[in-house]
Amino acid sequence: MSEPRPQRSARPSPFRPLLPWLKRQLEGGPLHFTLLDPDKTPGSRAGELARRAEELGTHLILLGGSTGIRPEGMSEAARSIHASTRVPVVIFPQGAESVTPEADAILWMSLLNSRNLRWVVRTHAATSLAIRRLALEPISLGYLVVAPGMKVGEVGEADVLSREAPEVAAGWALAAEYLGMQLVYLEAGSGAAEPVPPSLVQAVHQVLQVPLLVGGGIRRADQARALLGAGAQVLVTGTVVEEGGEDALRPIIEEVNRHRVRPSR
Ligand code: 1GP
Repeated sequence: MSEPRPQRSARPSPFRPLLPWLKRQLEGGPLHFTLLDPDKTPGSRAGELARRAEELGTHLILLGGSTGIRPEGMSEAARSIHASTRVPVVIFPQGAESVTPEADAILWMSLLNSRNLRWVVRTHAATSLAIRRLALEPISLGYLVVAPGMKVGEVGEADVLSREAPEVAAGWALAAEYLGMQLVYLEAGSGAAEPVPPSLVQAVHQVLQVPLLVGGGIRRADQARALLGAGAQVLVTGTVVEEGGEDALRPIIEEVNRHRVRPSR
C-alpha cells in the first residue's frame, strides 16, 4: 500500500518554515512566548488574549497545555488568533488531540525524563504520519521537567530533575542536543511557586548550542531578568496571561524586549 500523498495545510503561512524564522529572531536577543490553553480560553477569547499579548510585545503564541483538549477547540482558537494577530501559532501538544492544521508548526516534544515511553516516543510514532499528511512542521524539542513539575510532572510520569543538581540537568540537556533535538525546554510546571532556578539554567546554558526555553512559575520581571541573565533564550508564560492580565504580563515581556539588541520581525 502506498503512503498517502501529503496534503497542503489549510493555511498559507509567512512563518513556514518556522525554525529558521525562530533562529533569525533569536539572533536579535531573547524572545517571549505566550501559552494559551483553548480549554480555558476558547475561540474568540484566545484571539483576544493573543492580540493583547502581541500588543505588549510577545513574539509567538503556543497553543495547548491542558488535559481536556479537542482538535476542534485547537482549530477554533488557532483561527481566532490568526485573525487577530500577526504572530506565529505553534502547537504545544498534549497528544494526538492537540493537532490542528491551522497552526504554523508543532513542537515535537519528547518528555525525556518520563518513566513512560508513551511520552518519550510512542505517541510520536502513532502520530508522525498524520503530521506529515497535514504538512505541519515538527520542531523537535527535548522537554525536561524540573521539580516541582506540577501537573505535567504527574501526568507525564516524570522523574523530575532536582533543583539542586545543575550538573545533572546539564547532562540531560546535552543528551537531548546530542540526540538531535532542535530545542531544549526546562519546565518547572505550570503554576509552580518558583521558576527553574537560574543556577540550573546557567549550567545548562553553558553546555548547550541549541536554543534554551524556560517556563513554569514565571510571574514577575525580576524572575525573568534572572533567567535571561542565566542564559534562557525564550521565556514561556501561561498562568500570568490567563489570571494576572496585562499588568502582570507587561513587565515580563518588557524585560525580555529590554534584552534584545534589535526588534523582532
Ligand atoms: C508552560 O509551564 C509553562 O510550559 C507555563 O507555566 O502557567 O506557570 O506560566 P505558567
